[in-house]
Amino acid sequence: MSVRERIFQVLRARGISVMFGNPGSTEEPFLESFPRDFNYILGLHEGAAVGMAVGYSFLSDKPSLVNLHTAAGTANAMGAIVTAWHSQAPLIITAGQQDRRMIRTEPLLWGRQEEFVKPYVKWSIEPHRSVDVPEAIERSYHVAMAEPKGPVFVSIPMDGLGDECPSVEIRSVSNTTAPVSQAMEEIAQALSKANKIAVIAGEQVDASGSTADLVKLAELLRSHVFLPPIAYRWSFPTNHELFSGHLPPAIKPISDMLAPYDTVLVIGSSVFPYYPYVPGPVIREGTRVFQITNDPMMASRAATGTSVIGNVSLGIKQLLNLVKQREGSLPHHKASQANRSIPPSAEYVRERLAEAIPPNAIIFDEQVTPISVRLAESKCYFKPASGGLGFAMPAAVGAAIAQTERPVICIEGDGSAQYSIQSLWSATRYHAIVTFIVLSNNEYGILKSFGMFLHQEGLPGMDIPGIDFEGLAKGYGVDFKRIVDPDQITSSVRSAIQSHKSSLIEIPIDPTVMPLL
Ligand SMILES: Cc1ncc(C[n+]2csc(CCOP(=O)(O)OP(=O)(O)O)c2C)c(N)n1
Repeated sequence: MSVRERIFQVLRARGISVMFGNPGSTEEPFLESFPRDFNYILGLHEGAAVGMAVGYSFLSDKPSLVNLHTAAGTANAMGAIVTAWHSQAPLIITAGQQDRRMIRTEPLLWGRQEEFVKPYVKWSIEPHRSVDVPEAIERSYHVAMAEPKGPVFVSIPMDGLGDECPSVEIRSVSNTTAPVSQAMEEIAQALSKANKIAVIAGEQVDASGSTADLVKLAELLRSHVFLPPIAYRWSFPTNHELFSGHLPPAIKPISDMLAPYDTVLVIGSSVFPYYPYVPGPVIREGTRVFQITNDPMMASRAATGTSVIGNVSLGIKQLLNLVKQREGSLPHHKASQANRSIPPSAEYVRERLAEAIPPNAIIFDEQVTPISVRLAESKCYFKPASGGLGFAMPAAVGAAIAQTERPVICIEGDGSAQYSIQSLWSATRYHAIVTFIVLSNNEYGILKSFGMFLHQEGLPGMDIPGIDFEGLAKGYGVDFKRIVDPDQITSSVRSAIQSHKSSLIEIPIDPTVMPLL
């Protein structure tokens, strides 16, 4: 077998048969005679290709394969790779490299991609011999899948891909690390002595498929459950009576919100993910904070408390065996309601969207404020983990390619929708059904809000009038509708979701800038 055939043999053995990419001449020797049992999903920009791969990995539970075009293509994808890194998304990213027989002359398209991706991939390599590429792909699978999961990078030179290549051993690597039981017993003891417990349901809970176990644990503990600030995936059903809201993204507001609790258990998230700097105590004096995380770096940078490193699903299971049912009443929700106006406020629109979106939906949301939708299933809600825009549109398309049972919704601002707008074309081309909803206020509202927060004047580049969403949607082959009547939002969005066609719905909203916190 040739090197090329061995690469695909390894991928097949790993259950990978979809490749996301945007090709160039340096990739053509790898892509030629593309195997019939593989699907190639073309993104018209590399950010869209990587974004689709991230969304696909969230819903498929295996690494996504990406093929990019040497240095320029990898550089174009860099923002999406940063987001993949922060999302713990397992990706095997490949890119072509020039023919090594002339590489000392640094020909056109030669590039240093293997070097510059490094801070945002777990491993990066350009194998010295072409016959080592299949082995590197096999190794990259194990690196990507070991927790904390993440992207890996293999640069593949053009030459030698047709050479004879020995077989690769498909090895078994047990890649899950359990938290040590002594540390978990200490947490269980602290929980049994606590008066009032807050559990923070971090993103790793949803990623490890342990949301149902976390619900059981919270019910045993009679704890209130919060999602982390600007949670990039939801790990607790927001329709559960113990769900108590989202933590705010700053130091003082978090310690204020957690002040009523004497014990805080953060499972699978940072302690804590901050955004604007608002000084204050990290936590009220006397409150004990415990963290369970799969990421040693996350444990090492925690602002306070005791951290335990290990798989959070196993950690929750250990706690379920150790803690006893506690007494206590359950909290009640106070639902606030936004006023109707024309154009409606973003808050009012989000409330109407929450009415229209079915509980089994998968939502990709690029707006900072979370939608108040009550979702029941796991793998239901995602945001850009890095804060970098251009994630939600392609990731939604990737999720719609990975599965077709659940409706996929993508919520954007008119600004954030521009960063990977080419994803609309991939949705059309591959029949990936997504309802794209754009709240348009002709401005970068959140940046104005941040400016107000810091008392800044005279910021340039904050307004974006005149974007033709109808033209964009139709140009990429997606149905379009603009909703100006606030009373039509719920029914129009509902019927778009039920139409089984991709559509882009633009909802003009009130541009009044809201306070940041
Ligand atoms: C890749 C990237 N570039 C720039 C930014 C900075 N940024 C954050 S929010 C934002 C504006 C978002 O505007 P829009 O989507 O219209 O939402 P709005 O704030 O108006 O609700 C920008 C430019 C970013 N987060 N990521």
